Amino acid sequence: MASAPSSSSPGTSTGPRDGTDDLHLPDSARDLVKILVAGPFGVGKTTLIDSVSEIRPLHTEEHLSEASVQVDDLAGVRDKTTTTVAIDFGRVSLAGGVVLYLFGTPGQERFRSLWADIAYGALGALVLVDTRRIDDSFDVLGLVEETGLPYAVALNTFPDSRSYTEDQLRRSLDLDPGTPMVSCDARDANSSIDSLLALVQHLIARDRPETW
Ligand SMILES: Nc1nc2c(ncn2[C@@H]2O[C@H](COP(=O)(O)OP(=O)(O)OP(=O)(O)O)[C@@H](O)[C@H]2O)c(=O)[nH]1
Ligand SMILES: [Mg+2]
Repeated sequence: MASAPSSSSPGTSTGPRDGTDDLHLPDSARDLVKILVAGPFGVGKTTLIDSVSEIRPLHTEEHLSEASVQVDDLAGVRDKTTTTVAIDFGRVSLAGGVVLYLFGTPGQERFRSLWADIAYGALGALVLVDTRRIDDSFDVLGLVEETGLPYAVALNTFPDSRSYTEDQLRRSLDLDPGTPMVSCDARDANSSIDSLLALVQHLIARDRPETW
């Protein structure tokens, strides 16, 4: 499996939030980039933004109601009690003056109408996939592709996930050979940053002229 560059090298310039929220952009900030963190219900989008954000993240969490339990499939996320109903927002500064503004999208199909507004101005998407429920990712991948956004896939690993080969996963998800696919633990800041770096490197590589 392709692995993202280590967070210990390019890494963050200010690091994820450590209780002292760093509201101000570092002086080195040069490129401000909007990134979507997308994926199906309960895949770990809010968790990933929480783990990396250097500012207090904005959340729009609501408790799962009796009504939503009928439609939101809790398989694999039985302990889940809340869901994102609009967006998550966070910010992370990377070395080299790149600052990512992270917009977490809601996971359920019924929030699709929000997609165009949330996606407006984004340069790319990190699509989280739960390998226990690969099929649940198809709608979001379709939506990202329809929008024309370049993306990277981050496989969020849960303890009871089966292991697949990279080739099996790429075929199941129908990924282009150039689309980065990395493993991550959304709860772990370094792991989440590595996934974001894989996306950023992909965006930079796409921007480069073919012959260098
Ligand atoms: N074991 C494990 N659990 C995780 C991981 N990432 C998230 N979780 C847990 O999975 C549950 C769902 O995470 P959320 O971050 O709320 O998922 P979400 O994609 O934002 O969910 P929606 O906004 O409802 O679509 C939470 O209970 C997390 O603690 C992970 O990498 N490993
Ligand atoms: Mg969420």
